[in-house]
Amino acid sequence: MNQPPVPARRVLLAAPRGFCAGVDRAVTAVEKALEQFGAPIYVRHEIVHNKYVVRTLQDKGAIFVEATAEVPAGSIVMFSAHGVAPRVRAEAAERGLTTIDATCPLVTKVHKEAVRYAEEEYDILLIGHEGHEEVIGTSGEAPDHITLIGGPEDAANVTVRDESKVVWLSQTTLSVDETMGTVDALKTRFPLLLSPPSDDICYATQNRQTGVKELAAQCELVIVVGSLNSSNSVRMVEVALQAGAPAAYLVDNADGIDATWLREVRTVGLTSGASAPESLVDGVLERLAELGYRDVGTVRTADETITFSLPHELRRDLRAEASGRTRGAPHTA
Ligand code: 0CM
Ligand code: SF4
Repeated sequence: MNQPPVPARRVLLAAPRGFCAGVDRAVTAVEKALEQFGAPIYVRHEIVHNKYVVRTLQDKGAIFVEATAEVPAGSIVMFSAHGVAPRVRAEAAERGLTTIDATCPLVTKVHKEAVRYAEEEYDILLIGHEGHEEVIGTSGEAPDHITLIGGPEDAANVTVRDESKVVWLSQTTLSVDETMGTVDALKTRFPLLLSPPSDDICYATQNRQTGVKELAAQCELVIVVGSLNSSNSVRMVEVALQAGAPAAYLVDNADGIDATWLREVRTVGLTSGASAPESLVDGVLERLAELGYRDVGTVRTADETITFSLPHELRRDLRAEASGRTRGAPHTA
């Protein structure tokens, strides 16, 4: 008797995936700064939350620090894509450091919203993860007006000065569905709660979550390439599981793949977080091919055309400005 044919093993690659416009801008900014001013360039916090990106830039001469106090006087320091509180800018200025700001413009947009609502005397309920660099930066814009909301459970206990003047804002890299659940809980508590003028969760986070939901529907296993401290990447794994994927894992690179995950798996979904370089996805594809998954298809759920110009400090006529300075510094904070 003829055996039924074994269905081919295949990979479905999500599109879009990987670098967003803000990450591309920030990583390029470090590279350009190294080219223009030479090593070392100090970077406050990981420029983006990806181990490989950080290591590669370290090899080129970037030095990553967690505080401006660690940067030697007279040096250049770049702020990461996640943004900084005004206090950090002030400290850099006090220390005479030269700064380049690689904060993603979509994070800056949230900072501006926070400043505006605080000026209008709103209480701001900032939905986000405690301790995340972006949340620390945004909260620092108006610490007296901002309360951090970690999830729906926080809605019950939060207090505000005037229930008719409350607005919610959010971290840019949260789960869209979870955030809407938190907003619903807050609205039950504060019926007059105002929403941000436009989505705070950025286009790249949203698109990658839509993509991973599609993979979850079509695959028995979803692999997300990204680092453990990357909020948007971790959310993608959670979204895949919530969308019904039987299994989903985050891996930094091909070495993170455990062949036992693939038992009984015909279709593997593969995608990557906004801070994960495409070369790491290529490495995972090679590993999967070795394991018998050579047929690769694409599932496209959005087109991304957005790009951001480089930080203005890198677009100025630096030669002229550099005269009289020891290293050709772009901007003193
Ligand atoms: O915010 P998150 O932890 O996802 O950061 P990331 O560096 O992984 O991704 C890009 C960004 C921002 C802001
Ligand atoms: Fe900007 Fe979104 Fe990318 Fe963060 S994930 S750097 S907010 S585009």
